[in-house]
Amino acid sequence: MWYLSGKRILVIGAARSGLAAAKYLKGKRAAVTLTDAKPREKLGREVPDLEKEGIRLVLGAEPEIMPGAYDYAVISPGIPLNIPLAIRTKETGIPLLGELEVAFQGSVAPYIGITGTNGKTTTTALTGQIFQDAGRPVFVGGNIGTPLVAGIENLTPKHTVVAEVSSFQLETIDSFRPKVAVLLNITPDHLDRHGDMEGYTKAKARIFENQRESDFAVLNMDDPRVHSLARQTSGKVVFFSMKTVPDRGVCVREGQVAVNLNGNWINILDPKDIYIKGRHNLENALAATAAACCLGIPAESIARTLKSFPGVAHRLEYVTEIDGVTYINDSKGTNPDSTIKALEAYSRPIILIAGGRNKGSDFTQLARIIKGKVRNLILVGEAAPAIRKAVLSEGFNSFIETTDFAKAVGLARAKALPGDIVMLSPACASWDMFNNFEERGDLFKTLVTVMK
Ligand code: UMA
Repeated sequence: MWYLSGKRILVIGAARSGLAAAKYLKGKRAAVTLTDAKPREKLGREVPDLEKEGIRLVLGAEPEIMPGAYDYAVISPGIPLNIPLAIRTKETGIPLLGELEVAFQGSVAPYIGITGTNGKTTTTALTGQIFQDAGRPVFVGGNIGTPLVAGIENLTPKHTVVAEVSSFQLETIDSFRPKVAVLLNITPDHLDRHGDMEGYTKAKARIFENQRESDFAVLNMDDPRVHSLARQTSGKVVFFSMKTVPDRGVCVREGQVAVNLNGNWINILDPKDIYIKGRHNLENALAATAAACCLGIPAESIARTLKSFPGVAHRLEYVTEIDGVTYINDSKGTNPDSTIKALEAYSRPIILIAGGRNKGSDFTQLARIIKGKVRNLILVGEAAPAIRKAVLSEGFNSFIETTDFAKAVGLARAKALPGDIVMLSPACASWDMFNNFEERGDLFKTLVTVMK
């Protein structure tokens, strides 16, 4: 019997991660209490149904935490560990786990864990597709949107779990040990939660914490912060680089994406043949190639997928063209660096819709790029004043502010000329106006489509 079976478990947070964890643990015959700060009527419709399945609900109020009341607590990744409930849980001696840790402990398959500030969703989806196209059984989940516990029940040791892993999830790991850990890049994000870059980097580096010699760490050689973490893994380091040719690893060499894990270089394909465009996507492709090679996927098969993989929703997603104006949904651009990469991916004039909840970011560098690439800037949300201040300091004043998201899309359309791009890439979280970035991106796509 698994150690969580039959235990009394408090699941904190009743959205995607918490709901899936509660159901999974109930299925393991645990006595589950699910709690959320929101009242019943503000939560998803499936939450009340859980009562019928024997899950106790404490909604819109905090459960009493008495010594011995619970054996374990499982906290959702978006909930900071310094909320009073989490602090009381720890002080009472109840071990606090994350859903990633629970999933890992309940899985029989090896994990590829993919983290980094930007590109992790694309790299995760691409890696999953490479495995699928190669005929290898795979489950893709994690921060990408499908909770891991929702998909681990039917895995066999032949499967590979490709998990997008966030710094939030890494804060609550204990034994999580990916066979392949991928770290793409580290630039400022989530500083409101992690305090500073040191705290954020520390959380990211936990992906290597339990690795052993037989594991692999795929690291971006071009990112100094990532490069310097190579010594924190006991696994075999596989570098990828767009700028240099590492002794071992994946890079662009003599005009080809090439891999060398055992002393011999093997060409994969010409980078121009990769379907997803932009320098950042080449970086994602190199990382996915490295991860796939570590687990023995043949070069020809990787090349086939790289030539056809179309990218992911909400990440530089083509929506439509109206009157010669192309509409791009980059709602997943939730920090300045991500939006910079999105702007740099195009050479045409851009009407940018930006703003939302600031996560402690500095917008100075973004403002410089906006000045060079953006014809008009439409600002929305809580961060509008901070972005306005940054662009004004750069001498850029072609911006309009609105508090209404639909109006922002209408204004962008009115400003766009044939040949322009209208891009939603907010550089901020969505949480001031939406539940998540998917909801924001979906509304953008709907508003654009009805304009057609
Ligand atoms: N809540 C409380 N108390 C609090 C705060 C929140 O009860 O003090 C409740 C809220 O009322 C809400 C629930 O907690 O009902 C929200 O939990 P959550 O924020 O963890 O959201 P989930 O829907 O469970 O989604 C989480 C991840 N969210 C975050 O990390 C913020 C999703 O990543 C992930 O896809 C999902 O689990 C499945 O694994 C999203 C994300 O924005 C994409 N991630 C960040 C990012 O990519 O930058 C890290």
